[in-house]
Amino acid sequence: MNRVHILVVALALGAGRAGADTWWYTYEADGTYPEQEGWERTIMGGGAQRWFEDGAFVLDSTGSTEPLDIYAKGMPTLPDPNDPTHAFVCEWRLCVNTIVGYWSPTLFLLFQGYGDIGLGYDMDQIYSFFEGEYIADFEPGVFHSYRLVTSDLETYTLAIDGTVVYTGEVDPWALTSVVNFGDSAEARGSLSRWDYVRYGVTAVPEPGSILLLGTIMAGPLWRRST
Ligand SMILES: [Ca+2]
Repeated sequence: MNRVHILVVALALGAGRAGADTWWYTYEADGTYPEQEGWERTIMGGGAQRWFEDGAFVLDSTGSTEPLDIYAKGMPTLPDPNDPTHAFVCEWRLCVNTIVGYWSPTLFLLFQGYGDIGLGYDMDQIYSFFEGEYIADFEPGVFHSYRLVTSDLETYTLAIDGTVVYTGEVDPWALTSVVNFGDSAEARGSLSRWDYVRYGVTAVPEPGSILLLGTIMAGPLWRRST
């Protein structure tokens, strides 16, 4: 095995390694295209029409018959699935204006060796590709902040505008670790505005500690009433 092969193997292992490392990537859509910030762009049919408007990256694939225009970026490490104090978090702020067909735009999260999550937007609902069902409603035509969290890489929560609206399961299959957003639906399109996409491995409150705190706070109230 020569040195190049060793490097490739090391990189491949590093992409899926689980550990306590924390890191955070952001794409703020402030006038530079994702591929200028290390995202890999894949297109079909010439890709979407693209521009920036009010600090958002606008993707318009409604005029193409093969409207594929997606952006992918890797993950240096994954969270340790046995450590509930750290989680993979992805936050994005998105306005869906027009949809031709269904399930576009999309956002995919792949965790090498653990599994994947795939979300596709309808005009006012979000579809989970691998769970095979609609998982959340939203008001179209306005921006919403989304936050997806998984600490065990088996289950995840999705919050919209600060409220958890869904708890789901990670589909147990993925060969790489990557975040992928854009219009990945063939023969369908959309006009969507991405204000930002941010993701990483970060410290989160332990679910048990929140429950414990709630119990401690509720305790005196309960005692007082008896
Ligand atoms: Ca922005």
